[in-house]
Parts: sequence; C-alpha cells; structure tokens
Amino acid sequence: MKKLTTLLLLLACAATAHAAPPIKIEVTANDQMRYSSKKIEGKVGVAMEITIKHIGKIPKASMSHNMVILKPGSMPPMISMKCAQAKDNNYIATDAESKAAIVAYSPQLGPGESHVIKFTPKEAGDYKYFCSFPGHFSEMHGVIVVK
Ligand SMILES: [Cu+2]
Repeated sequence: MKKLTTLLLLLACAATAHAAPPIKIEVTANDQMRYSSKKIEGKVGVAMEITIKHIGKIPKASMSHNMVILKPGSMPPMISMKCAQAKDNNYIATDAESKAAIVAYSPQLGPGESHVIKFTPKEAGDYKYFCSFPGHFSEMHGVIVVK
C-alpha cells in the first residue's frame, strides 16, 4: 500500500510539472484614466490571471474602471461603443457580435476594488482590451500579445 501511495504521489507530481503555471499580472487603473500596462504578453494554452485594480479616489459613479478583453481580429472601437451604451448591464454589451468578440471581462470597479480576470488564450494574436466606462476607451486600451 505504501508503494502504491508513493507511486500515485509521483504521478501526481509529474502531471503538475507539465502544466505551465499561470501568467499572473496586475494592471492598475487610476483617476487620470490610465492603465499601468498597455502591453501584456501571453502564450497560447497558458492560463492568464490578470488582476485589475482601481487605485483612484474619485467615486465609482463618475469614475469606475474595468477591463474587457477581445478576441484577435475584433473591432475594439465598435465593441467599446456598444458596451458604453449598456448601462443597465454594467457596461458590457450583450448583442450577438459583442458576445462573440468578448473573451473575458471584469465588472466595473470603484476606488480600492480589484478583480481577477482568468482566461486561457486558445490562439495566437493580439487580444485588445479596454475600459468600457463611457468616454474611457480613447485613453484606456491596450493589447495582450499572445504567441
Ligand atoms: Cu475606465
């Protein structure tokens, strides 16, 4: 029995060693409508854990931030415009085209709040991201380059 347990433990360790650890990164957003990162690197098939954190002080109603990540080849200006109009859905558009384009997103965050976005890119390409609060897109956007 002891041998079997050891064998199982060894197998479990081997299986874990093969899965690449997730890429963890923190991106902050401030009252000047700036993300701390405009470019993030990712790898196909490797999980990403992106912590988005609002480090400003202006109340949520007038200055909240989030992160919406799009599939490669999507149209950020158009999707962001639709999201900015979706006030009753926390500024996440729900039409078919937007749903198909959005890979992952965080809710709108107020000062001091943070959220971890988890997703695993399945194909290489440029995953554009932006803040969908009305008027923030022009300053708050960036790209996850997945190779
Ligand atoms: Cu914002």
